[in-house]
Amino acid sequence: MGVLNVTPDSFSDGGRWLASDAAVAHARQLVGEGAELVDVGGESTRPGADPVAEAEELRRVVPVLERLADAGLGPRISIDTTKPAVAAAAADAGATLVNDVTALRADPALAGLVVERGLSVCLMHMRGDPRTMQDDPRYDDVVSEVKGFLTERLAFAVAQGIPEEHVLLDPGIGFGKRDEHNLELLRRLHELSELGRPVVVGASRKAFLGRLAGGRGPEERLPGTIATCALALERGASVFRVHDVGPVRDALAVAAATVGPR
Ligand code: HH2
Repeated sequence: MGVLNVTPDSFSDGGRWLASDAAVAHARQLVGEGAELVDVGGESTRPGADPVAEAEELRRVVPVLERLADAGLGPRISIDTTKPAVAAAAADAGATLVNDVTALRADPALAGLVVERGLSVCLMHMRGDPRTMQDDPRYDDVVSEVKGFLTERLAFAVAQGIPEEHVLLDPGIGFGKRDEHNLELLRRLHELSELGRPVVVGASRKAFLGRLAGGRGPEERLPGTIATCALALERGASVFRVHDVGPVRDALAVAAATVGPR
């Protein structure tokens, strides 16, 4: 899954793909490098980010969604949103997946839209909301708590009528977690595979990778991103949300061959 942020303020690429020409060219590049999905987002969820109004989010993403549909990339679209109206616009463009960082908590109506349009949904764990999530997050056992949360949200989705086969699960690396929590989740990722659904990992370019490597900026975190993806694959993850698709794709091909058939 390649990341296409159509935002002025995303932490690593804010403002770069705001013009729809640039966004579509970047989506083509991601697909050319091997992305099966392009995750289009019009609202930054970086720590401290303010919420974006529906009209503004639609203004950012709809022209890009329309252009992606015209370019034949509709079925590759994943929409990173919490809002039914934005997800509906993406479904109109052919999107197949809704990536909701609130796991259907921000607007329960999103579940109905997912059912109605036959979409898949990624349910992600987040402690608090982006504005406050990094204010002193604490867990007794982060993996058990995240697993319990994802179990409950999967049950909610199924109760709303979303087929279980349409649900993906994501521990939400960096969302209300200290470095030690991110590392523990990555270390014990296989425990989340026990839930029986594909596990999505989004560690790409995140700040903890920079800290672990001696203080690297967002554009210098590809080696760390590759390390986390390769290890996550070995621990059962099957979807990797990344900014740098080509290099990660190559690394995952080698990692998958090394792990061997399951
Ligand atoms: N991370 C970000 C955004 N959406 N979705 C899922 N499922 N998992 C993630 O880990 C995840 C996500 C944050 O990264 P990015 O989109 O690059 O930044 P921003 O939120 O600042 O736009």
